[in-house]
Amino acid sequence: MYQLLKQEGRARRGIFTTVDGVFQTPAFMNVATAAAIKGGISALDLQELHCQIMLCNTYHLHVRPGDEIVKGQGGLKGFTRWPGPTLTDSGGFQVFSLASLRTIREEGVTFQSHVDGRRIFMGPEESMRIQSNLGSTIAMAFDECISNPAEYEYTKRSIARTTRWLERCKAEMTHLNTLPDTVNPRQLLFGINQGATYDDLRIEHMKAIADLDLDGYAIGGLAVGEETGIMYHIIEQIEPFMPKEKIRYLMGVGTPSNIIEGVWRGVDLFDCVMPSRNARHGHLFTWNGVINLNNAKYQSDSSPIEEGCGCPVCQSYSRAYIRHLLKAGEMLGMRLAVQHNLYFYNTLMEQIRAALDDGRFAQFRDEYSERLSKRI
Ligand code: PRF
Ligand code: ZN
Repeated sequence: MYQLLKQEGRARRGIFTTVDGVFQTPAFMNVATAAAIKGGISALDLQELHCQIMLCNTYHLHVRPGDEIVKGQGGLKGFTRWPGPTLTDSGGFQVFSLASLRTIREEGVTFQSHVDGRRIFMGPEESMRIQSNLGSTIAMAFDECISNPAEYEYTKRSIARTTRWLERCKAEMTHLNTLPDTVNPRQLLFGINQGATYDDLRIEHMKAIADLDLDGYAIGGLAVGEETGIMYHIIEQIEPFMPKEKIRYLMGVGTPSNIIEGVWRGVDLFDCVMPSRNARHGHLFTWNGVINLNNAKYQSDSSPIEEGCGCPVCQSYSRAYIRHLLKAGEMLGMRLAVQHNLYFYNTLMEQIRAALDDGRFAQFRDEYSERLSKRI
């Protein structure tokens, strides 16, 4: 359940309470696609990195090891040993971005697995059953994520189908939650807004899904090819139609600047592979911008990634050492870099919340929005 604590303009400070624990919003979800954060980060590490909520993917875990296997281990909680809240994405996005040979019909999508080429069918009911087996705190609706730019008539037909899929998701989740052997009988369901870059279709779709009274609402279909300015414009257009008393999640976004700008426009929840992916390539976030450890100037640099950083890595290790590990392809290099970046993202959210608590988020945005994504 979402509780709105405070507002500054459209920006919101809140708390989301679940059966698996509470998280403070605005929040960032740490991405563990196949039930692990890439870079060798464990559930124990996540706690040390100030993570509040972990995200896993339906599509990946269905393909491998299979959701029945995860259910047999007590769901994602028993499997990963992450004790807090989890969210599973529905497969709607991954089927469209990863799988090949897709055919979309009213019932759902048939596609070929990116692991072994097997033909798989997934529709709203299959996605809900898989997510129920995974036992996440929050399940996402099965949607079609259209990449931008998209054709108007196609988008119009697609959002109508995504709404019908959402109704089927809700009915199936309601049913699954009553089954005697269900992993999490209180599993929540969030709806996903689509409509490409068309204001009228976005608003029409938002109104339709708001009527279904779900546990939260996501904005999907953004950061998929359109310019950043267009993404911000779309958020501004639909925000007034998003229920005030429900949590709002901007899917797959983004840079620190995108997050600050998203919060500014009324978003509560984010997820992105950027902190872990960039870390593995030597790109590290600091409060003055992004540093690239591949740069020769760090070869003999004995300072930590960031002076004053509270993360476990910056307490001990130098830029020179981490640079060497990354260059030598040592697994430890990736692990240390990812730890720092996740800590950065999670503490960025803490700072955003503190600024909202003190009524100085506008100032915070002026100071950091551009600065944090700059390469230095
Ligand atoms: N739908 C789903 N997951 C997503 C997206 C979406 O549109 C996006 C778009 N940025 C990221 N993840 N189901
Ligand atoms: Zn650090």
